[in-house]
Amino acid sequence: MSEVTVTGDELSSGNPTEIKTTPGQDTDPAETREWLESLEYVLQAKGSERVKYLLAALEERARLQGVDIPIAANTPYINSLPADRQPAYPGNRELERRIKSIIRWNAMAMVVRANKEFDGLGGHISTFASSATLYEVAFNHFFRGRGPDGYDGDQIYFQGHASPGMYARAFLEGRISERHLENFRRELQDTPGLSSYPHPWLMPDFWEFPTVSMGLAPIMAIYQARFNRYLRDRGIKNTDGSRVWAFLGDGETDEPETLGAITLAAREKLNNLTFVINCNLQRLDGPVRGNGKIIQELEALFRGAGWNVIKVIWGADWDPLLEKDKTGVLVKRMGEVIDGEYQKYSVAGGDYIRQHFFGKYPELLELVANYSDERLSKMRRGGHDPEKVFAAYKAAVESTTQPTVILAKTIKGYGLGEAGEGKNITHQQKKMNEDELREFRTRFNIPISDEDVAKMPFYRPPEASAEMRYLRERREKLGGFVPNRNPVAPKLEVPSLDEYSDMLKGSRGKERSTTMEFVGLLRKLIKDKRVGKYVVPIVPDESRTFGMEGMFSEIGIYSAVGQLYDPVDRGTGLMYYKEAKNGQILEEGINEAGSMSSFIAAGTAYCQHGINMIPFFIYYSMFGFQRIGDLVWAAADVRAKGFMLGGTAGRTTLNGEGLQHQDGHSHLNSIAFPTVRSYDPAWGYEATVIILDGLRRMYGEGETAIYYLTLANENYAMPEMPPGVEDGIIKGLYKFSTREAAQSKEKVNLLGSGPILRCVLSAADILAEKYGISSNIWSVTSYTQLRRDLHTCERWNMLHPTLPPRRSYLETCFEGENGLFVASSDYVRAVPEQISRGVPGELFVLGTDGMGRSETRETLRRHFEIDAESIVIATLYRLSRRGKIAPRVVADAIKDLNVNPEKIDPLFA
Ligand SMILES: Cc1ncc(C[n+]2csc(CCOP(=O)(O)OP(=O)(O)O)c2C)c(N)n1
Ligand SMILES: [Mg+2]
Repeated sequence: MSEVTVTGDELSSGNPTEIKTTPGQDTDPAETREWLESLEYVLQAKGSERVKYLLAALEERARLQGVDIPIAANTPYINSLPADRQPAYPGNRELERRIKSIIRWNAMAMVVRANKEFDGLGGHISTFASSATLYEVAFNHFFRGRGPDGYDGDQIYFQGHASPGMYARAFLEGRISERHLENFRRELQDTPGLSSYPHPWLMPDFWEFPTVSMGLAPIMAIYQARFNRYLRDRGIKNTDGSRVWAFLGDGETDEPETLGAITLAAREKLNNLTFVINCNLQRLDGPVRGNGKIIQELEALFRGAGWNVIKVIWGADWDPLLEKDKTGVLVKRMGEVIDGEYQKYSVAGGDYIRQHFFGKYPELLELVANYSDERLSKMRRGGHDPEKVFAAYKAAVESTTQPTVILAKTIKGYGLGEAGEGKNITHQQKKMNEDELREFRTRFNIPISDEDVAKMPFYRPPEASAEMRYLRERREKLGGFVPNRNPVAPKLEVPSLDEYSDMLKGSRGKERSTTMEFVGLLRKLIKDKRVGKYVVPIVPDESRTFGMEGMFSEIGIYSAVGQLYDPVDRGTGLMYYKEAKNGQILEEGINEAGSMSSFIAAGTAYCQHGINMIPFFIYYSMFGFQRIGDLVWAAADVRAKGFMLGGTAGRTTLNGEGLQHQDGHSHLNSIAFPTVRSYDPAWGYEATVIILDGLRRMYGEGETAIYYLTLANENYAMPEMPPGVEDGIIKGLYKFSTREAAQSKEKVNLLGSGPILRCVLSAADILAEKYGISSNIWSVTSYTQLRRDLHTCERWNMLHPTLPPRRSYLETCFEGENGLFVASSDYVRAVPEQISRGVPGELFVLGTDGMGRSETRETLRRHFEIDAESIVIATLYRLSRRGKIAPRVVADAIKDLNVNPEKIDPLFA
């Protein structure tokens, strides 16, 4: 134990008499009593605010005098709200208990039946069993429904593994049928069953938020709550009527994303946000903190971050004992027992609890002398006591300046008895034998006979029963059923390409990058009356990298409090770091996960708020798909829309930054995301065409997609758009030009993307001038989109073998071409290789497989063998293999073009 130096006299006399002592040791009880009596007097006479003030003043004074007071991160291991501050419960406890019991039964039956019929189908009983009270109190008294138009109310992140409980409730509410329950986890049946977890992708009129990749719900919830404020502060929608709830597991708090953004919530005073952490002390394998106390650990963290922390540890059964505990020994004992022991108490029975919990101190044994063992074993934990839970929720919604976290102590697998209550195996328990079912039925008083119990019938009380009426009446009062997602997307008028034709004219010789071209387009869109105010630029501290700093003063950076300081660069002209309450830019700091969460909030505003917000998330492409890929996956599941812009992309185009920055594979990563459409534009007009088409499809026509564009920082002259190429740009490929050799011996097709298209154009010149080889030059904006079209077409043809085959887009483009196709890319070879089968000849690919390094662009491109000379050599080599030219020509070219044939293989360099 650490030592505290009490310098009692120091404050008054300046002549300290130091007494070395340990915390908790009282060396002068009379003096202590005097101080405590003074405290009592002030509390009675002047109230708690005055007490707080005096204590703070004392602490400050002591610190100034050098007293090292330990930071009190924790409060005692008891409920934050004492029994005498508990509000009256407004509901019918008996009816609510009946409803909850029936929901418990149906949730359990759904999982056990599914696994009895199809072993290994999965599902979870014990998570909801532990959190049923936490949910039911909220369903009956707090969760606000989406209202008549479906775009208001609360936003609720349900813990993924508790989904059977939500289905069981929806069944009672009449929202889903028995057939749905029977087909739980069977989503390809005639009556499609229910998804394993909350997946808006699969149940778009039910689930709102995908939560089962643990740790994502909490960070998404924080940014959702902040985005609601952003909408309000920008005058777009008054969101004051909605609250964001996130129900989490205690094991889930080990995910870095869970806790990584909690300071933002406090800083932004998000009192519209409530976390409910179900502290059943267990995760999948065993205890969360067997040797410690997860509730205390989380309390310290959240308090430190500035949250309102409400602990709900003990049920009402403990109140009389706490009342009688005048010496504080019970509270002391509660505080010293660790979670592994508490878990043991939940399975070991009353005599064990008496011996090991109360038995530590004689006064405690005395306290429960007239309690039977059975009574001791039934003393509830706070999270299973509706009145305690209600008190906590009420305090949370009344919090005026802080987000609230409720730490509710429960028992995992509550009610499962021998089948798993409190046991380490309980998370995976999906089977129950007849005895266990009977016991469960009896414990929760479900009207199912002994003969029927093994069949596990679902139970719904008669329509006219008091339970059903109560259930419906509560939800009606609160604005309708939840969860409930409105699948109807509103439409938005978006600009047409014709109206933006000035963006297609090229740079008239000026050297520009695709990033600059994009920023120009973004500014134009923001000024556009139809869409401007809905645009949400999101940047993780990279605006200057992308040349966007001019936008700071134009449209402002969102800040809930405006700008409380005079920015250092205000005097430097028009451009300065302007923060404003109605600022439009979300400047998220160095935080790609938070930025992506903002993207998700903005990109789902169409279904959450009935407003088409248009996120443009602009970031270093290296730190996108590979770093926060799971959030992008969640964005796809949640049907988010918007634009992701991977800036300064390309393994060799971003040349000086070295291997941790140089992205040569985000287009490979992005292939895996079905809703993501990936593009690698070479010219400004390509980016314009893609973005305007994306706007039209997503917001004008309601398609669900995310557009991913890589943008580069290499400056070169941007050409004017050739006529008639718009469709090709969107589909992924078009013929940019043709280079005829004077006395053409051969013709090849050369493919290039992004800045590497210019290497391809130079290669075409060399091939024509030096080797008499003509070429078509194709700009490939998206290999991924081409491959998708190819697959769709092939699949249809395979399944309809007797009908005239459909032609892929590639087939129509390459009609009449054959022979050799050579592609060069700033990305790994696998990206262009996606279209190999769609090429009517041979596709030979050059790419940037290998780790990057700092160098000049030219040297890097030679290193990875994607530059003009390497393209020429590759073309000649493949022509020689096809017998079109002699190998000698290739060998001479290697020499003439100054390529070292013994250079190191870039793959492992
Ligand atoms: C990111 C991630 N990793 C692992 C899992 C697998 N998993 C599902 S539930 C679970 C344990 C959950 O424990 P806890 O968060 O305490 O929730 P409880 O069921 O106890 O309420 C694990 C490891 C997951 N769903 N997501
Ligand atoms: Mg847990």
